[in-house]
Amino acid sequence: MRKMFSAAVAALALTAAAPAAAEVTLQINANGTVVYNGNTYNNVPILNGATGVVVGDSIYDVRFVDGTCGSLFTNCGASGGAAFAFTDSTSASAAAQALFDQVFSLTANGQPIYYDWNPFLAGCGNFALCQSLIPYLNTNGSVFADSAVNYSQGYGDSNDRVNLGVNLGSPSNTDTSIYDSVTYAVFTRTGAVTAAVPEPATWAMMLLGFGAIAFQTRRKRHLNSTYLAQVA
Ligand SMILES: [Ca+2]
Ligand SMILES: [Ca+2]
Repeated sequence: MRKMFSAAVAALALTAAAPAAAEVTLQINANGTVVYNGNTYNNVPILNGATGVVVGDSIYDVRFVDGTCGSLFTNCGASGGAAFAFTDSTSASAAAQALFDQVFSLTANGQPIYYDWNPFLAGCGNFALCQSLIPYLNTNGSVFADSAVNYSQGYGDSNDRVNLGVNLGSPSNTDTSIYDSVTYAVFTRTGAVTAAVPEPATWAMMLLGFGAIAFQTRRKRHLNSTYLAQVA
């Protein structure tokens, strides 16, 4: 009986450990316009943001927005702006990596890893490079940012990287709208990653499995006692 119980606990633990798959959805303006090097490009699929991005044990929406730190984030002075979603470089750099792994890697415009090849992000007008800043406060109260530095080559390109610890100053009014290749990535937490709850059919299968284990355990015990009786 104890064996059966521990098998049941192990099966439940395995089930509970599997997180529910989060679905990342890209938010694209298919009719975007980019002015770059004096030329105007129409119908560029600009990536405005994404929903369902997982960083650590939380799920976030992310928006790519140009502007001053002070106009976008309460931590930089805005009233009604967003608070920094991340409190240190460890989590901010994980968020930058999540952009590569979960957002830029997706198929868009009919092509795989589309935004890894084409850094057409809102707030970036440079077709060759886009750096998405993810700000946080460092221990002495200065605004720092980690960033996803995405070049116009595909996944695994050696130029693509997470850049750590750019000092945006204190107080910060760093304005990304004056830089072609820099934008802010504004993360908003929307929920926690939840453990998957087994479907009724899965429960039925598990119960059948436990029943089979119990039957076999009992049968083995019976055979053992018969064998022992014969030997004695
Ligand atoms: Ca790239
Ligand atoms: Ca910009």
